[in-house]
Amino acid sequence: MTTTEHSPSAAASGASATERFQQDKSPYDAVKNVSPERVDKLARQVLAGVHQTIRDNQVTYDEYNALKAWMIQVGLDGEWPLFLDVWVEHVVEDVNTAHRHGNKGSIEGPYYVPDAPEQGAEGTIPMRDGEAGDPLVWEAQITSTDGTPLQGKVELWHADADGYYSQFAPGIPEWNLRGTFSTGPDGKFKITTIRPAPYQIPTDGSCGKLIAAAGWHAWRPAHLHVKVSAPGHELLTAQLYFPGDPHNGDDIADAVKPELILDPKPDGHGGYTIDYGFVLDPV
Ligand code: MBD
Ligand code: FE
Repeated sequence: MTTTEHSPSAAASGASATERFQQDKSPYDAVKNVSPERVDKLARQVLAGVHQTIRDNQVTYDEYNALKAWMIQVGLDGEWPLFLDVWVEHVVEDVNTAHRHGNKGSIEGPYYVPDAPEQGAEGTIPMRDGEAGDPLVWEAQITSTDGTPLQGKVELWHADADGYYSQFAPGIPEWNLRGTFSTGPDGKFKITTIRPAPYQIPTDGSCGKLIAAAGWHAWRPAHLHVKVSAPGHELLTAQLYFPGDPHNGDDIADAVKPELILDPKPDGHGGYTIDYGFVLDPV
């Protein structure tokens, strides 16, 4: 990301997302932990699916070369994190959380950054003076599946009223709309933030090219991202949505579940209150 550039670009946010992933996920360690038997099985099955698609559709050399050119460009744009998180992660999330009795989760997406500034159990997420967007006050609790309150933390991150994320779009303070809220033993938190806008994934990069070429749309409904954790419990990664959003039913990332839709109450002054709490599964 350059400091002279002031309108967000796919290449800049893609490069940031790629760099972030390489820092946080130790991808090469992850690869070492997958056995040759699994790689053999998974790679064969994916390739067999590709081969079958080619046979079923009598794919031409023009189509094959279009795919090759596009895949090269996805890498150059740094958009593999975006591509995978938009079109693949939701199924990984489903299969890995199906056993849970507590909260439903959703995908992490490409824009999480660990270690957002600590605000305590009650506080306002870092934001600019006069940050645009309706105020949102969120008061709730973290509990275990048996109802016991859990001392834990809520990491919250979301887009601003223009649909941009700090650290992935230029000109936004580093930790804007990113905060960590650690609770006491009662598990209670009270967070003040703003209501985010619907989000359009970058349309000027290779994911945008795929969307345009296929005649799809690029929208995600407005959402709050959270990671909720407590000792002895499974980490919950989720997203929360607002009722009535035009894209709750056709999220490009397929990451909306009915259990994740909030019930905001107008506060009488143009803002909203929410009371969505979290139930974590013991490990
Ligand atoms: C997002 O903000 C997001 O949450 C996902 C999953 C993909 C792209 C942008
Ligand atoms: Fe998001």
